[in-house]
Amino acid sequence: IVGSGPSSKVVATLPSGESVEVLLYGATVTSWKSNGGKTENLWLSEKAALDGSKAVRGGIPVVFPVFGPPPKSGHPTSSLPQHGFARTSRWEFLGKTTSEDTLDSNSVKLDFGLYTTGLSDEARKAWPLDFGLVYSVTLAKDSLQTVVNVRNEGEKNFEFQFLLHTYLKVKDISKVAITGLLGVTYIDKVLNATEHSQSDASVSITGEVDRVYAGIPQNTTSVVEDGTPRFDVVRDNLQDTVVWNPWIEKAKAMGDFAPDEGYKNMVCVEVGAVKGWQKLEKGEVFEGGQTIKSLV
Ligand code: TA6
Repeated sequence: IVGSGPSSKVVATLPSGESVEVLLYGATVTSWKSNGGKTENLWLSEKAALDGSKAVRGGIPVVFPVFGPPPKSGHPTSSLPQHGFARTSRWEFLGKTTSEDTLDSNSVKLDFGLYTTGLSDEARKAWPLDFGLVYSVTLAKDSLQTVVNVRNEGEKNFEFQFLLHTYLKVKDISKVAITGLLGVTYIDKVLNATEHSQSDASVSITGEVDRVYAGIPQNTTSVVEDGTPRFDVVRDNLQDTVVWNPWIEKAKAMGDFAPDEGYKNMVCVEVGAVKGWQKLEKGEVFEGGQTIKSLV
């Protein structure tokens, strides 16, 4: 662990130089470097708050127990902030596990926990359910795996949404194509949350994009840069993926989004379970996450 207090973070490095950095605040991955540590794969705003004062603008914020603005009223999440409390809570570092398997490829797994007792009074009052989250971040030579285990520790059933709000770093958004979504139904939040079907084989970003693709049949969404595959984002037990780019006006409007031109160097590909609600009986467990492969 590096540093102390709200901005403390866990850094892990492989013998070959790859690295990952995770803030205890929100268990937010803020850096993932592949290619021996030469290639940063995540976009992080130059004005991202890293002191625990607000959700990190970049990296991989953890969204739980609700995605987006919560239901207006009458739901346990109704008085939670947008995207829930996980990304603005202080998680515990549970430990590090390294493994050298036979193919001389190494990996290191960092575990983080968030429990009811770790919530702010405000969050606990807003969502008075007993739960436990264990979030595992596993760095391997060319991939980063992030998986959450949600457990219902209480007597009452509860329902939740979960999403990993991953900001992928790209060289030039005008040369990016996102594939693996052909034929999938999506809610377009830029077009008044109307429902559409993805008719092109790839999604290009030529303006603000904010789409919730749901019930995706195959588990990999890929980011192609200038014709070369750059990332594979593989979902594990999650059926939905959000594609987001704020574009010019929205980027300017976010005080913690910098530089303003930064929208040209990022695209959010966010795997999750956000259509409807995941239900958890007493004592039941849900596990889901992603493996992001860096292909260059
Ligand atoms: O995932 C896309 C989205 O829901 C957008 O609608 C936008 O609100 C984005 O998340 C960022 O939300 P935030 O609360 O981090 O500013």
